[in-house]
Amino acid sequence: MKDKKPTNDKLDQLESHKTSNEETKLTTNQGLKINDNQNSLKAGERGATLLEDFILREKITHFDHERIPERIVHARGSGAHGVFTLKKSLKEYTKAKFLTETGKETPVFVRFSTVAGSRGSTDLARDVRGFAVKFYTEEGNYDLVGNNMPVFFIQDAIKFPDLVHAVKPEPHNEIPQAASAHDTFWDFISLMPESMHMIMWLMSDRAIPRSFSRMEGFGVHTFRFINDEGKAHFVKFHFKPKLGVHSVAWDEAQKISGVDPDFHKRDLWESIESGNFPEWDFGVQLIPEEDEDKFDFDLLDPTKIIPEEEVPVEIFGTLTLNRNPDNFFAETEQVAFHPGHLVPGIDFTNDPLLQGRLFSYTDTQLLRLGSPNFHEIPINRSVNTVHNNQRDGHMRQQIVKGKVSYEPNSIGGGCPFQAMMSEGGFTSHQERVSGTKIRARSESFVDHYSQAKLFYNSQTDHEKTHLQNALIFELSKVTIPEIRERMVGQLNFIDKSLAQKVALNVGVEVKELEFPNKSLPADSNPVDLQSEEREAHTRASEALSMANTVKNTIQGRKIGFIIADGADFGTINDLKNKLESENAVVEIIAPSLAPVKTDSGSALTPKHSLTSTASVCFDALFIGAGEDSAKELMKADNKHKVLHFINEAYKHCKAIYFDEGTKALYKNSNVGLRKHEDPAIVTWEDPEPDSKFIQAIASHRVWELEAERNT
Ligand code: HDE
Repeated sequence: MKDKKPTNDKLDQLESHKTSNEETKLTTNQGLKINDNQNSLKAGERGATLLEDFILREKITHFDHERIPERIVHARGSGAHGVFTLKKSLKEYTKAKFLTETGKETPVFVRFSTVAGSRGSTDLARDVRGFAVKFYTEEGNYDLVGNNMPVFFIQDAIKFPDLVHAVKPEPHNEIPQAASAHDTFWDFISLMPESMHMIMWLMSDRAIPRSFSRMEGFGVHTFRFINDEGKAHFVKFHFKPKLGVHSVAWDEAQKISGVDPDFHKRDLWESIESGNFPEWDFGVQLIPEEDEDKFDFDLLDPTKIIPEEEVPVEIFGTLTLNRNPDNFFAETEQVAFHPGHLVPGIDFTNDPLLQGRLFSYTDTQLLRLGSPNFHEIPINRSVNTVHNNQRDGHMRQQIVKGKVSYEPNSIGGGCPFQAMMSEGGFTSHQERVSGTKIRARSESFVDHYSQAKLFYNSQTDHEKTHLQNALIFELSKVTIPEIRERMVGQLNFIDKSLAQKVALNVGVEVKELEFPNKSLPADSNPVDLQSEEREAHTRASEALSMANTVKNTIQGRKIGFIIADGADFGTINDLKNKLESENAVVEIIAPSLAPVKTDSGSALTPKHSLTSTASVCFDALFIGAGEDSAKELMKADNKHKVLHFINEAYKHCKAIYFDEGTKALYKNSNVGLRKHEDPAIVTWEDPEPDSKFIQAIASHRVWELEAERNT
């Protein structure tokens, strides 16, 4: 078992801020011991409460001020500590120390999030996921504030408030929560051709991940690396999950939102607690500066990817999450990311979306955390000490000695000194810029459909079906037919059969959008963009399909064992051991929470009852464990519940293992209706059922059999 409580420089630093209430006496915030925490001070037993009750006043006042504004976007999040280990030096490309000394370990704090929903909304919303990483390097904090999708909706930061207003609940009635399926979102999107590539990602299963540990992470924008000689490369950052990129079905996502809205948060927490540490390969696509114009899109355009076939991702290290926070508010809620937290060796580009972000993040922390001293909150402190002449402000913690708080000074011996480049002083990359001051979009940003096509073309049949169904679901919630029609018109530029399919199901006709369209901002009109050359973008990129992901591990997979009294202890134990030895998680589900009496006489305590959980919370099911247990499960009280588990898991393309004695359950379920071989259905007749089950779980789902399983 891996060490559950690893430590590092950042965790040691945090330790000094921690307290425990163990074996202590209750006190006020001034340290005064409290004698009665049950009764306020009154004039007589039934009398009015006295204003002088400073203990009551302190307690209630603090309570009244417990809430801070939630993040305007990415409000709902889950965080974890971890470490980044450099496996291959990038010295040739960057002077950032944490990327140059092979073997070096850098503490990190990572926060995953949904974007649109409030802090209390479901984890399973169809949405982009934030993937924000704070590297506590010896040269200061470096924040890579990315997403689980490599592109964005808009090309310029000035549109961000409009995008967010459109996707958030509608202002008149605050409906719907954590959902893009409503009029205002699709109104905005249908008028925003540049968002079409992102819409393909958002309507794909990437928007409903199985877990945070099974998502990719992307820096999205093109950044710059600068090496010791001052030479720059363009870079795109990628995190690739060791567990593969896997998602749930949309029907499943909606049900999980009811049964366990904390599904992702819980999975991350439990994985780390059990030593199943989530891991990602960290890599970059590197482009020499002189190749800037080699692509048929602009590297500064955040609605474009660089296909991995054109520039492969070079893996250089591992990100491991190995420790849960001790306090959600102090760490996950108060952590403050900012794409402008840089270290020498990494710099920005002129991507107009990134440029706007550089203003927004500090501004938002000032509102959210309430003071320019938010960098002093323990989770935000750099591991190297901070020295400057900034002073005072709300909630200042640092006690800077001496009478000097200005520069230049002679009284303080000139300290703190500016650092020379050779001493690690940050200098911005000396990019040559020229131009007239102008509000305009570069012509190199105007191709809005080619990469949307590339994405769609790269999907397998079942992925395309999921994407179509997502669009049908979302647009069916749009009450204004003109918006549905306009959206279908946009889809028609991406794929004609996709547009037809959606149109048919949302009650509109495919009509050619007329351009120039007066409703679109002038430079959003996709005139002349569908030239033959661009139409040629019918090629595909393997990296864009989740079907090609890692399918060789069952680490962290949750398998429900549905058993009842009389269950065969040996069978359960053998299979459980096999699954757990590969780091899967086995949870027993029984008719009630009463211990299950097994044939060996020993009892097994179920974690769930057939009523308290549902198949959507599991990756796979094992049914039975002998004739007696199966008979119990077939009893009237249990039968329909067990069959519901089986049928639902079957519908969601999961692995199901029917043990000896469960023939009746098998036959009564939809699985019994199958006509063909199904690699994820394991029965008593299989020669090597356990290994077949393990392989099926590792493959995640038999999506390719979804149509058959649902007829
Ligand atoms: Fe953000 N974004 N964003 N964003 N973003 C915030 O900062 C903003 C964008 C991302 O776990 C806010 O601290 C603007 C792209 C993540 O704490 C805010 C624009 C990408 C998180 C903000 C963008 C992101 C945020 C809200 C367009 C992927 C959560 C709270 C110019 C590369 C970080 C906060 C966490 C959070 C602004 C677009 C990622 C308001 C103006 C593109 C992962 O400052």
